[in-house]
Amino acid sequence: MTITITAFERSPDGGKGLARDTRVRWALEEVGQPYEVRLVSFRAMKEPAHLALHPFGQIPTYEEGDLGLFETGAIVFHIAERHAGLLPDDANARARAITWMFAALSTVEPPILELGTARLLEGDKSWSAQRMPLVEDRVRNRLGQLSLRLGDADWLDGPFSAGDLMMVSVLLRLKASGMLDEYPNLSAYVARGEARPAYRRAFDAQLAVNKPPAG
Ligand code: GTB
Repeated sequence: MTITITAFERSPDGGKGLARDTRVRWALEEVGQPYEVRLVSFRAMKEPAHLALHPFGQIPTYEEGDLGLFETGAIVFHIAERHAGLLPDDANARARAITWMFAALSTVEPPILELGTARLLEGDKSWSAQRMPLVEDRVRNRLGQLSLRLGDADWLDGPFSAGDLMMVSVLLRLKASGMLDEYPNLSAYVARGEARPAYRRAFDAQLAVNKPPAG
């Protein structure tokens, strides 16, 4: 059955891989599933046809036959459940890998998103300079904890899993801030994720959509 995902017609990051279709593309590449992409404009995302698929008018979405999904956590989990390669067979190891997916989305990603909001949307507010150190500390707190847990392991819990895919995807958002460099094992962890051939294919595919025409 054909898998179709949606992505930005033009991503605000110009193809740096930060829009969340990249994590879905990466999961599909890891399990070797071909997929098609329907590109949507910001306006089309808020129109009824897209809202029927995604109640919040966002990307990415995932369609496969009668099934329509939104939320990258649910989409990556679905892909990992249906296809070998992203979740271990052992029941306990599988549960732990799923735990890391939730940890990435529920515990690590929120302060990182908050930092993005504080810098991009609130940087010009009179109170921004006072608040920023607090927001940065919340990110550093999580990074410190994650760094301790990862230690010198390659991945969070044994072989690479959907938990790592999600955690690396979340941490990538920090790359430009330089904050990851304060935790050498985390920047090496992210680099390992980025070096995976499946990630490269996913990144290149989203870049091909977003890169400015040559000349
Ligand atoms: N919780 C949802 C999920 O994980 O699927 C969040 C989905 C989401 O935030 N989608 C964003 C979106 O559609 C795109 S990825 N936004 C449009 C809207 O809400 O109207 C977030 C994103 C966008 C752009 C960059 N960037 O350019 O750097 C990075 C991340």
